[in-house]
Formats: sequence, C-alpha cells, structure tokens
Amino acid sequence: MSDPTIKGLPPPPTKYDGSDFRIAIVHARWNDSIIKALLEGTINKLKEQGVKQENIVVKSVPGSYELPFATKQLIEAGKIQSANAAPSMIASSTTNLLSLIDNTTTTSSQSQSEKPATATTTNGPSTKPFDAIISIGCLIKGSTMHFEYICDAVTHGLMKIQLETGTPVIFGVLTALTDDQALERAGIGRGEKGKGHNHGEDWGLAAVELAAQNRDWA
Ligand code: DLZ
Repeated sequence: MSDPTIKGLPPPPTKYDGSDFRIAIVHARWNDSIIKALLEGTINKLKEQGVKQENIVVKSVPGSYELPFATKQLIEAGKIQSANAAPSMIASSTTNLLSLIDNTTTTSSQSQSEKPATATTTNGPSTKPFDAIISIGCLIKGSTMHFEYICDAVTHGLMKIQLETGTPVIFGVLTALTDDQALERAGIGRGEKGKGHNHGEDWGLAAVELAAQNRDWA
C-alpha cells in the first residue's frame, strides 16, 4: 500500500507549450540516488512539455545549502549571456559567470544519460535568459538541528531569489524525516509501501506552467 500522504500535481488547466523555454536545473549531490531519480523525472517531464534538450542546462552543487547561491548565479549568468548580443556591454568580470552556463560542459549527472545536444542540433542552444530555474535537493533529518536550519535557510533563500529577480524558481527540495519518505517521493521507494511518486515530474510541469504564466503576465 503506497503512502496516502504522497500527492502529485494535477494537470494544469491549459496545456502549456515549453518549446520556446530555456530552463536551468541546479541540483545538490547529497543523497545521490534520490537526486538522480528526481533529476530524471524533472527532465523527462520538461521534455514531455516540449522543452528542447539543448535548452535545459543542468548544474550541480555539493549540498542543498548551496542551492540559493547557485540559483541566483545562474539567473544572473543567463541574463548576461542574453546581453551578449552587445558584447561591448559585458564587463570582463562577468566572464566567470558566463562559464557557469556553457552548455558544452557535461555535468556528472548528465554524463550517463543527458549529454547536451549542442553538437547535434541545427539551431543550437538558446542564449536568452532562463524562463525558470528548478532547484533540486534532498534533505533528510538526522539527530541534530542541522536539518531544521538548512531547510529554513534554503526555503527562504529560494523564495527571496525569485521575488527579487522576477525569474520563477521551482522549489525542488525534499525535506524528509526518513530515508524511506525521500525514496517514496522520488518514485523509488522500497518495501511494502510501493515505489511512491516522483516529485521531479511535478517540478518539471510547474516550471513550464510558471514560465508560460510569467511571460503572459509581463
Ligand atoms: C552537511 C549536510 C548534511 C548533514 N545533510 C545534508 C542533506 O541531507 N542534504 C543535503 O542536500 N545536504 C546536506 N548536507 C550538506 C549541506 O547542504 C552543505 O552542502 C554543507 O553544509 C556545506 O555548505
């Protein structure tokens, strides 16, 4: 019997077309197998919504605590890259940020199944600002207060970034009390409770919906 507290996102009222969107995913590496499943679920759902492989940029950081900083840097880097049309306006100090989103770089998580399609596409990857960022992590409670502090910092950090930058940030952070809770929410649960539901799929769907709404509201 699967955990009745696990819920998924119902389909949006409108089917959104993600084919013009450029989405960044930044994920923590702690709790590796859970992160890999969540990442796969997210990317599969983005593609299902029409987002092109070459317009999905994937980056990693050590742990969830690093997610707000990396998310902010990626948003800024995307904006700078977009301004590249007028190269003289780009200060040399921004080149480090730009290297952050060089799509030709393969991340550890991409290396197995998600190699960037840069070399094989005719039009090449988009260089417009990111339409949404998905920040993925998995925090599992231990015996100290560490979990509570990081959950709080990351949650508030990510919310602050999206409100300040105007770029939607999807909260892809599992905050689980046990390993089994996290496994079930990554769709790879074990034991009699079943595999559960992969929340990465919800995050991919939410990213396309928010990106579309944000464009329409602008
Ligand atoms: C240190 C730590 C611990 C104990 N647990 C987790 C966790 O469950 N999930 C996670 O994403 N990161 C964890 N970290 C690492 C911190 O997020 C962070 O990377 C370090 O404190 C360095 O800033």
